[in-house]
Amino acid sequence: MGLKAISDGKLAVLLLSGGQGTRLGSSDPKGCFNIGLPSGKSLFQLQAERILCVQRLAAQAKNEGAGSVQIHWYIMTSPFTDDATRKFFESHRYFGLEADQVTFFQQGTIPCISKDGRFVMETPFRIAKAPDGNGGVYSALKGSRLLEDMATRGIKYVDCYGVDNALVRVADPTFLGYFIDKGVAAAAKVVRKAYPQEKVGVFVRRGKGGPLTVVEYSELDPSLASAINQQTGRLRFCWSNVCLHMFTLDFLNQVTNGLERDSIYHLAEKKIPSAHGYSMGLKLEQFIFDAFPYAPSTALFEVLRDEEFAPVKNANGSNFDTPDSARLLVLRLHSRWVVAAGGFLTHSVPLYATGVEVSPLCSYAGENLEPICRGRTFHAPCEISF
Ligand code: UD2
Repeated sequence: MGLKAISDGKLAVLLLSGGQGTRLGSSDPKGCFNIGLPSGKSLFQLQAERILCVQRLAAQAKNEGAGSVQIHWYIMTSPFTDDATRKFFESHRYFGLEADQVTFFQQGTIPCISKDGRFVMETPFRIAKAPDGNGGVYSALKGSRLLEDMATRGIKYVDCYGVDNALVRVADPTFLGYFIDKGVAAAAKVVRKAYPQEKVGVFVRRGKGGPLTVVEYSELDPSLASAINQQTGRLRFCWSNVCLHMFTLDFLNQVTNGLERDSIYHLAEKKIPSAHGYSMGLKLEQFIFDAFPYAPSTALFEVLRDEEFAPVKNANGSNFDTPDSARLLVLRLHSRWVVAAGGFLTHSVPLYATGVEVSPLCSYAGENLEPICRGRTFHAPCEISF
């Protein structure tokens, strides 16, 4: 069902890539980051090649040639990431995609404020500003008239995700098929929360039978984060938001028409570059999932963390969500694919610290690997590509 909708041109992909990689310690846009895989591919390249693979799978499902299916990729940047992102795509020739299937657009910015509510001056003449959060995507889509562009292209569904996930299944046909089958306006993939303090939002219902919404990790009371459901023995709030969303175009239009009335702003304490060096101040941000309570119908789709969620948030050396931890999650998953397809692995370093990488051009979710792997031995670390 998902592959058919994709081959009918009904799916667009929307990448949230305006965040500043402050925690990662890199001044480049996060998507440019190389997490150290054997191929050395950046997050942008992995995601572009997964789109190429889905295009091929959709064309095959329709018994047509590879070039017959094209997925449009809308990439939201911010003034801090726009120029470097466009240059990165151009210098890598869009990683094999057609240049005209990629549309860049910028989100807005909001002045930073100090704790006593005054603007922070970046220079004596300029107010310090920061991107308005990934929820800025709605006003950015409205301002750039891209929802009309999507309608013109016949798009009905929008797969929307965060750039900093090394295992993200971009344009996932299974998620799309589930979404269409459920007939809802907004959906999210969820994974079971790993531990109470994990830096993920959790899905909750506000009040009895209230609307589905997300409480961000930065706003969840620690006692609630650790609360246990007595029946199941699991965390009471166990469905983690992992920034993997699906919306109908109709719902996106509904949200952008309600912005003036419904916008919510969250405060984030951050180091703000100011005229007197860095000072602790406050950024105002909108969150993309704050639109969920306005959805006429919603659905959650549980996926396995070790198949679809490898966050790249903090610099190597931190104890979670680093390029190293994400790289190992990719290598472990792909090594399981190769062994399941009849391949053998040899390794000079302990297997827990290495593995093989399967190019997205060969396989999207472990399919079609038998002809390449059966009976063959691969020495980890290496990339398996055509
Ligand atoms: C995000 C989610 C959190 C959880 C976590 C998993 C939100 C608001 N929070 O937390 O619930 O899913 O990821 O890793 O989604 N971005 C922009 N523009 C901005 C700010 C962020 O495009 O102004 C993008 C950013 O490039 C990234 C995504 O949004 O792709 C989430 O980044 P974040 O740093 O805002 O949120 P994070 O990682 O604290």
